[in-house]
Amino acid sequence: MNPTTTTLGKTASDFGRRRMEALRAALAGKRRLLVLTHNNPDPDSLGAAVGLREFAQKVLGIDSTLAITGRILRAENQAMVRELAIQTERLETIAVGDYDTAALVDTQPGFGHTFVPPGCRIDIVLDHHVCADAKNQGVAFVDVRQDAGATSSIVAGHLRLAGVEPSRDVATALAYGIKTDTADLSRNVSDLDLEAYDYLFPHVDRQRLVAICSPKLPPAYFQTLREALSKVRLYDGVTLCSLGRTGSAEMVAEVADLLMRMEGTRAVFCGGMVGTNYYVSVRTELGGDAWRLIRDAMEGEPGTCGGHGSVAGGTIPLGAAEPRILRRLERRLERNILHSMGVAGGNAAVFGDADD
Ligand SMILES: [Mn+2]
Repeated sequence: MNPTTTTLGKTASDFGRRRMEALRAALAGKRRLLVLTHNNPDPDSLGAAVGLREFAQKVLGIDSTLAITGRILRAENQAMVRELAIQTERLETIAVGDYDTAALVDTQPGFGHTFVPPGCRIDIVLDHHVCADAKNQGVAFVDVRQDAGATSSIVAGHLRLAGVEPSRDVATALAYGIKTDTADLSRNVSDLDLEAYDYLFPHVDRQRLVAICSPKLPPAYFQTLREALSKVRLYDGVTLCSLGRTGSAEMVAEVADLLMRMEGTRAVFCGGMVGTNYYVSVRTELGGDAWRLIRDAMEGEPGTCGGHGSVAGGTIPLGAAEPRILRRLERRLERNILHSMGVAGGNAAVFGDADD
C-alpha cells in the first residue's frame, strides 16, 4: 500500500468526519427542517435535498419538508421525481414559522436564482458552486466544497460517515444527482464524488435509474432542438448558439451539453430568452475554466452567474424583451466571449450553409 495515499485518505476522512459532526450539531435539538434549493431544481439539487432529509431523519429523527420554487422542467428531472416518489411542496404554500431550522442545498444565500422567503433564517448551506454573490454570514453550518463535482456527493459523504444505510430511492436520487453534475463521473470529478458513488451504488435501483436517464420526450422538444441547431455559429473551437425566445432555461443548458460533444469544440456558449430573463450556459473542455469565461462574457451586464470547473450558468434580466434589445445583448456577449477565448470574430460557419 502506498503510505502517501493512506495519509491523504485519512486526512480527507478526518476532514469529512468533522464536517459531518458539525452538520449533526447544527441540526441537534431541532424539530422540523425546511430544505430549500435554487429555482427550477435540477437532479443534483433534488438528490442533495432528499439526501439531507434522510440525514435529518435517520441520524437525528427530524422530520423535514422540501419546498421548491419554479418548475421541474427537463423530462429526465420529471421522471426522477416520479420514479423516486420525491415529495415536494410549493414554497409559496409553506408557513415558514412551522420550521425551526432551514437549509439551502446546491446554492447559497444571495445567488440570483435562489429565493429565500422573508423571515426564513438559513442555518445550513451545502453547495459546490463558486459565486461572488454568496452571503453566508451568520449561517451556522456552511459546507461549500468547490472541488466537489456535485452537492449530492457532499451529502452522500455525510450519510456515509454517519453510518447510514440509504434507502433505495434516496441512494438512486443521490447517484443520479452525481451522474448529471459530473457527466457520468467524467467532468469536475473528485475523490469525494467517486467515494460517494461507491457508497451509493449497492443501494441504487438500476431499473429506475435507466427509466430516469432516458424518458420519453414530447414532440415539442424535438421542434425546439431543431430551431436551436439552426442557430448554431461555429468559430475556431468556440461554438455559439443563441436560441432567441425559448421555453426554458433547461433547454439552453441541454443544447450547451449537446454542442460540447462536437469534435474540435473547446467551449460552448448558449443563451436563450425566457420571460424577461436571458439565460446563459457555458461549457468548456476538461481543464477549462467556464466560470472565468462566463464572467468575461457578462462583463458590464446586470445579473448573476456561477459555476464550477467546466460548467457555468448565468441570468441577465432584460426587462423589456424587444427583439432589438435581445439582438444587441447577443452581439455584446458574442464579442466578449470570442475576445476571452482569443478567437477572431468575423464570419462564423453556420449549419446548412453549403446547401442553402
Ligand atoms: Mn450541483
